[in-house]
Amino acid sequence: MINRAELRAKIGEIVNSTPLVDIHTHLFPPAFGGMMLRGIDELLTYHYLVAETLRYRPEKTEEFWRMPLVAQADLVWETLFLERSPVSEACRGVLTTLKLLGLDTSAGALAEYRDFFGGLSPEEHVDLVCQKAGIKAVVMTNDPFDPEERRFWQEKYPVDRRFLAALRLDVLLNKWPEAAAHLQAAGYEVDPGMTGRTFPEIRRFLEEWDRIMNPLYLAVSLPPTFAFPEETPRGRLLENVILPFCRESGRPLALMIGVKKLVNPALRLAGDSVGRSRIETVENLCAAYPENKFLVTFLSRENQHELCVAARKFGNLMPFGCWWFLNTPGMIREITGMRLELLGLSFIPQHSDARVLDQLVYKWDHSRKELARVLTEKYEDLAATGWQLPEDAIRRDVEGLFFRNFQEFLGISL
Ligand code: HDL
Ligand code: ZN
Repeated sequence: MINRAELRAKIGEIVNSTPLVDIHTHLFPPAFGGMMLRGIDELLTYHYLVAETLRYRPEKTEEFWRMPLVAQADLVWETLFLERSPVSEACRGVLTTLKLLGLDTSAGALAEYRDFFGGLSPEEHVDLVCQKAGIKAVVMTNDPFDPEERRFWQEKYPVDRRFLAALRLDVLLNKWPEAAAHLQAAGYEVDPGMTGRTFPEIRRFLEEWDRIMNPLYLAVSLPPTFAFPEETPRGRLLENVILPFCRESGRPLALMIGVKKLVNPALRLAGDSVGRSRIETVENLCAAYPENKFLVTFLSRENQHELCVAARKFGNLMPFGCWWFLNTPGMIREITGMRLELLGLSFIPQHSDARVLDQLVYKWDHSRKELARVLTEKYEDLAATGWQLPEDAIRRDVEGLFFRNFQEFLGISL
């Protein structure tokens, strides 16, 4: 008879100690200067917390954006932590990070927290957080259309092997007129009507940035209405440039589907919402392009089960993460449970989407806790059949979820 307590403890220890690759973040290494966000003021002004703060103070919205960072952080702290209990996932996350970094959350002393983070060099800070969060590497979100970021790449920033690249295509695929103007200015022979040498020139642009960034995959976030095939600039670029490039370079294409951009523009980065998307679009792509590899995550809870079913049909489809509004304990348990039940261990359970270095500490502490809970339930069900679960089998499974599935899907070793 299995000893449930022993099994539970063993699974928890393995999940908490297995290092992982965080396959989607918005983090940058110290070499990227001000693009690297870290410390308590950046934690408190995370756009999730800004949205929650402005719910209580909608009249402050325009004033908020004119405030200096420290004043914004003070307002968030006062509104969400002092005037009421910080029960939301994003609030709890700030406190988990402070606690795991050894700070006293009962003091509620922002000045003390500011001193602590102020005493860390960027390099020390990366080492501390990667050690605390059990991070092998993170994948960044790299936008070749961002003038600030482009400068760092062209200055050949010193490589920190824990920060891997992903080539982000939102401007190219979702803002074609802006992209066409940018490409023309950069010397590529493209035109808004996509005539002449437009497609081969965009291919040259991709090859140039692929050489500069060496991205693990190409990525794009897409609206709930995303359809393919489609006679739109996005549909034509995907068919004529992106999918052939990905197939020939072996790079997966990450589709992050279901974002309704700026439903409330006044909230800026916090102004995006969610919509239910069409699984047929993913099925069409996987069926029509069997040589391409698709990393897919949906933003709507309502798309999760059909993504699992679609993944059962297509080996070139890798579901990943509990994205954004789904990155909460309840949703992680629900989504991971259905994935284990329908896909076994052939998926990538989570990414952090971290924007602030210190978020890795809480996002992965919280996710590991929920993953351990769901895995324990499934392993207990297995053990109840008499199936043996030696420690090295559990460790093998968890390493698959935490980095091996990703590197095998990429066809490389990280
Ligand atoms: O498009 C994306 O990569 C999203 O993750 C957005 O960046 C979003 O604002 C976010 O940070 N979600 O967690
Ligand atoms: Zn993101």
